[in-house]
Amino acid sequence: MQINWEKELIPFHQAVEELKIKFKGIREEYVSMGIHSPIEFVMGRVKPVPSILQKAARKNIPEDQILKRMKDIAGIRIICQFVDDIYTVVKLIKQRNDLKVLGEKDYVREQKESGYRSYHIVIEYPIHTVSGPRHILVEIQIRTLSMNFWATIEHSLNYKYGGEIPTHIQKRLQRAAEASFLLDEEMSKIKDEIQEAQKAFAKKNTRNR
Ligand code: 0O2
Repeated sequence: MQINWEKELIPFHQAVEELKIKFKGIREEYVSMGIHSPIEFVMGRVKPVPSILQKAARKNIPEDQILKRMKDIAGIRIICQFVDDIYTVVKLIKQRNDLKVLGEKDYVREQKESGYRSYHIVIEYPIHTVSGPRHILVEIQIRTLSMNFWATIEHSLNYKYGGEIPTHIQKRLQRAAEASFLLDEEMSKIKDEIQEAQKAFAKKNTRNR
């Protein structure tokens, strides 16, 4: 049976849009209280159909099972300033009663061989369609600005080289991953200093408006 992807992906778009609003709302709450927000910014996407089909082929998922089994058709990415913020966001997600956590992977503490670091949480998110309630699988990736920079670059290189990044570039990427790790570590050490400066800067900007 031919899948009508445009129609089938509508609930996934809805889940992504709703979750984006909710996580952005958390940031706004922190900002309005004048407290450091563990969420710097939020992005979301529905995986493009060619990528869905490629991944399904790679993972041997039959086409009629893709929508139920693929965990990251709907994806949310939460970007934080500091590594500690990642764990605060994880806690905030686990406290919510509008979603159910199905699984998590801590690639922050246990980075992948490629050098990739990020915290992944797979959730089941309920949405309401005209034909009734639906539960949508969503993968939430939580990472620092530095981890995001590295992952974005590595992702483009992977795409450019069709998954076979030349060894000399892989080595550079590994060094870049170490540099990214050190950057996160150094920033964490002066976190209080940075946060005070950011608070003062935000106050100055409000006064000048
Ligand atoms: P895209 O284009 O970003 O969507 P699983 O079924 O959970 O065992 P899966 O789905 O591979 O296997 O889970 P995993 O390892 O948690 O990775 C899911 C997503 O994490 C990937 O989706 C990437 O977005 C990101 N990711 C994982 N490893 C790497 C990496 O080494 N480098 C980069 N840049 N991103 C990574 P997709 O579908 O591969 O890609």
